[in-house]
Amino acid sequence: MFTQGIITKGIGGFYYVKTEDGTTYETRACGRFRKEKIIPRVGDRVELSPEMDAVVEILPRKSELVRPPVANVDQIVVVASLTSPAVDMYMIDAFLLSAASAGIDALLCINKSDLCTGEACEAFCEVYKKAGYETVITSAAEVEGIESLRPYLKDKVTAFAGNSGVGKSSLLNRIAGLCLETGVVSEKLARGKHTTRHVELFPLSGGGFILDTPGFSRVELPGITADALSGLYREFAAIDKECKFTGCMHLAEPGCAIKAAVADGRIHEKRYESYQYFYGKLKENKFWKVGKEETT
Ligand SMILES: Nc1nc2c(ncn2[C@@H]2O[C@H](COP(=O)(O)OP(=O)(O)OP(=O)(O)O)[C@@H](O)[C@H]2O)c(=O)[nH]1
Ligand SMILES: [Mg+2]
Ligand SMILES: [Zn+2]
Repeated sequence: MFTQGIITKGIGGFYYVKTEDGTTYETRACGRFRKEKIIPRVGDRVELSPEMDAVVEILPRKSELVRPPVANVDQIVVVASLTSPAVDMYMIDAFLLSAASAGIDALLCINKSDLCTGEACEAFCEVYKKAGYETVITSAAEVEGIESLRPYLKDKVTAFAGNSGVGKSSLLNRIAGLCLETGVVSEKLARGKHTTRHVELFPLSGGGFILDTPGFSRVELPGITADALSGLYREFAAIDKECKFTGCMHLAEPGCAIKAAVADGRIHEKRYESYQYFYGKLKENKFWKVGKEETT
């Protein structure tokens, strides 16, 4: 019988595994994983070698995400700020689509509410409420809205995701009393400087786990095809059955129920625009850059 544990952190080829008695072991992945191209992820439940220095088995995953690289999470909180850094809807949608593709639930958190008006935050949230997402407005700086986030986290494994500088680590510090390093938002680049460099999992005192993840500056949709895209937009789900043609891509086809729903306001035009954008990029089979630099 091998000792089991959960990977809480992975840095430079080392995996930190916490066992049931609360001890954390620094381990390596056994060579078999490299050969089989299996990468252990934070959140993985694993078995350790008798010497407690190697991961010898990864237990079947309940869920898996590539961006951010996490295993066994129940949901992601997509964190965004309206200013500093400026909001990037494609980034938000990329996380929501990736989660949907992986069968993981998602909600939206608009942080840095102290930097804009309540009306602006509410108006932005409306786009996503209409799409069927729960939304929460917070200010990690002024400790606002943290309590409204907490019920969503109880007894769940939740990864915080979002572009660099939106305040993921700051939120985790407020939620769980942590001391994670937080960064500054570069005025020149108008985004964060990638302060968090690795994924890390923390227990919540009331039950559950939260994961801090590094921010990205590039929008990507790994593993998603153009044909599968429309199925990942929550609000398209009930309506696309009414399209005249089966397999309608909701672009130039006549009798498209999705376009009709955009026209009468049942689907937000910004989300439809996002769909068109991602569809075009996926068809071209291109990854694309939003920021000028790419570090993560
Ligand atoms: N005004 C304001 N500033 C905030 C808030 N939350 C975080 N910040 C600041 O924003 C900067 C970035 O915060 P982080 O928590 O490091 O952001 P992050 O999302 O973890 O960034 P990465 O680790 O790079 O992905 C820091 O200077 C924080 O103090 C907030 O609610 N309001
Ligand atoms: Mg961070
Ligand atoms: Zn259609």
